[in-house]
Amino acid sequence: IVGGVVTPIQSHPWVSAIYRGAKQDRRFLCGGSLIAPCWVLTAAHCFPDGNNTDLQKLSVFLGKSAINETDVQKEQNFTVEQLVLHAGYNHSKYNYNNDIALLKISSRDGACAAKTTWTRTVCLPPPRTTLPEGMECTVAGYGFESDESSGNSQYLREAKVNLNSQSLCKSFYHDDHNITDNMFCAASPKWTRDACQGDSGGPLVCEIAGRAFLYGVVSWGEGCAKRNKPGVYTRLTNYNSWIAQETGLLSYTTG
Ligand code: 4AZ
Repeated sequence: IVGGVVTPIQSHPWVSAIYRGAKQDRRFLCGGSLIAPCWVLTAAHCFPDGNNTDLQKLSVFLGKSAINETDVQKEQNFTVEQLVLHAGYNHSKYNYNNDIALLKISSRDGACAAKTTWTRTVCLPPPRTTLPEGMECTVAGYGFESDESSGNSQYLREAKVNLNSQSLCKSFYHDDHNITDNMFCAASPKWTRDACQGDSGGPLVCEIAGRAFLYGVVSWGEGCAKRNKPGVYTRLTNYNSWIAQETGLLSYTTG
């Protein structure tokens, strides 16, 4: 997160830290969001090996304010039972259409996430709803603090960003012709705040009537907090039925 502030995990209790590697050389891979006790939503591009990803090398932590510190009182850790990549995900330079994936998590004793002060699920937004242009939402993650960073932030950070209209988003990336309707852009008015490398997969939440809804997944962007290059997010409201289908969780019905 560029231009943000450190925030405790209890302010974003759905934030998930996904790691790859055995205990000795465990490396932070991506952020994610807990959408149900057994399911973490993240970005497909976090798994370049696609369906050949070795699930045994993945681990998911909840309740972590710092990625390289262990707080046994607060954190819960899980293995990954299942990785569901969106079948329509295709990856080319600056084009991450359908950049969405689900992880089914399981603790050593076979349980899913328990609700605590530090861990809670986030609400999914009603399908196909759009929020007004300019609305202020919040992105959170453990990623780079600037384009020139050499590593992730030790602590979870958040930044406020404003939603761009789809036409503005497309005009900012006009030369690449790569903004699909499964994406939206968000940026800060003076281009000082943004998601960055390492924030991928993490949440953009918008508050409506005092409740946080997961509207976006950090996906891509040209650089970080760069003028006329907003952050690009996966548009969650296009995926309610995909999520319902892949997880077996109840989806919204109309009304
Ligand atoms: C990345 O490399 C990345 N400024 C994520 C988000 C943004 C840029 C890069 C948005 O994962």
